[in-house]
Amino acid sequence: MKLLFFVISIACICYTGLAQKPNIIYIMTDDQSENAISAYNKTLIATPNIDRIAKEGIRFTNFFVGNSICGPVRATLLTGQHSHKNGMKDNRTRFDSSKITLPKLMQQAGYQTAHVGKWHLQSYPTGFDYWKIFPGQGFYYDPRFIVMNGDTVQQTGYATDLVTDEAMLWMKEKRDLSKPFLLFMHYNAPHRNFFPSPKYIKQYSTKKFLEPATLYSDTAGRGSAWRIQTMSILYDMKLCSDLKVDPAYLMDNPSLRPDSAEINYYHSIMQRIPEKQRKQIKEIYTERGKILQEQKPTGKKLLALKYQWYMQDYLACVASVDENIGRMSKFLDSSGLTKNTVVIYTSDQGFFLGENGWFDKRFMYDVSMRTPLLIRWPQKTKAGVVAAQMLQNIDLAPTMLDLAGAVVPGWMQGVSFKPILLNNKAPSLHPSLYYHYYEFGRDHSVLPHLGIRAKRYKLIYFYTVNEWQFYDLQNDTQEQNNLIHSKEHEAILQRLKMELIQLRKHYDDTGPAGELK
Ligand SMILES: [Ca+2]
Repeated sequence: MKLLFFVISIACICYTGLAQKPNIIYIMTDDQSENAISAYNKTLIATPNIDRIAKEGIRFTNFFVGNSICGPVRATLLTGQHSHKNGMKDNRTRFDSSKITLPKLMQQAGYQTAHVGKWHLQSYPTGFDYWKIFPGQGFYYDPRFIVMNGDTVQQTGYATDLVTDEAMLWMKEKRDLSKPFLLFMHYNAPHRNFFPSPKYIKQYSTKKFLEPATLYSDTAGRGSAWRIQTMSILYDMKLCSDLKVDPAYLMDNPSLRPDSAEINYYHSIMQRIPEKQRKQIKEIYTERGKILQEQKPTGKKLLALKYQWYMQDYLACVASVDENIGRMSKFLDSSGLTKNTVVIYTSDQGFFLGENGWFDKRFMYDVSMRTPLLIRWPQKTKAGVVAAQMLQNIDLAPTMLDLAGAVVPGWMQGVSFKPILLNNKAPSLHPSLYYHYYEFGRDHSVLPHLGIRAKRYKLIYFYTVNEWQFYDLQNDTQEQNNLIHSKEHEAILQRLKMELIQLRKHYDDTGPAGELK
């Protein structure tokens, strides 16, 4: 009898212990600037459903990545390590799936784990009890998914809706109710080529958006990295494949005529779109073709048009994300999960929405290094508060482990920010952040660089061309005025350089920039 009582007591303690552990839903979009969330900036789009997470939880205003590009950010999420430690420095690398990762440690902590949506790490997921991923980037219409046995299935519908459907289906039907869960829900929206859902395409195609102050910035005198980059909306954003203009409208205009590769690419994308949507897209974007044919715009006029069309498509993709966050929230409410579920909403990195005349990411400038982060933990986080402490994506894995009551392994380079979730005024974890971008010679030609971001100042080193940039983030939030030769700032610059050398040592990054001088 005594033994039976003992066994029951232990079982109860174990069950209670597990029951108290919160579920975690980690939602990540792809390439979403914080300016495309109205909780951060109301000028471009209203996102009431994403904003609800901020309203009922914490909005972080200084969350940054360590290498602003898709694959490496995802490897950092799994490992809590910077790229040089986890080996995934660029999108070309294959992530070593035999590594011990966050989901494996969460399983050890008693969690059931699942991943749906974009994966982008070349190797298949490990450490997940269930997964269903896009091959590569994933397509917006009737996308293919790779399922756990390695088969590929094509599903009818719009990618953002389908990822949400899959996540909800998993929670409804595949969950082990005796365990808490960790669910990764990774959208591929609003990544290039920005194909909106049929539901929003028309509504957004007539909207006009505010231009950023630096849309018409000049690259002259801004150094090699600015001169070499190919992420300019005017010169590098494709009228056909990115902005969906039928090449037929451009053939009689020598300055806009697309080359055969671009024409073929446009037709191959269109061919993959189901006939009904293709017809709708072609009809709506006919207007763009007509404007280009009739007005033959060049220079600033062309840039202004391209910017508006870019925003129409990009923000229509975000509108679908917001609608789906609403669906997910309703599901959590109606199934009684809201109360014990931590919802983390973020993007893999920031994104240029016309600042400096650019699209894409990669640069260490705040626009792409800074990333939205909203977290709701009912009855634990204070509702509607803002936290300005500097955090980095290496901190995500340690924080989730901490939430699960698990030990954070010493090889993880980040720090748990659970104390800030419990008290938004808790002290900052990092006096400064380290950054290192590697990928060059493929998309967008951004030179490799590393650097340090302190609260007020930022130092960037483009080491393959031996060029430095130094910004005062308080007086120059747009990072337009390189102070590297400013006599007035010499002392602080030297201090920051020393701190950068220390930070490289701290994170054990020994290459490839060599010794900094
Ligand atoms: Ca991305």
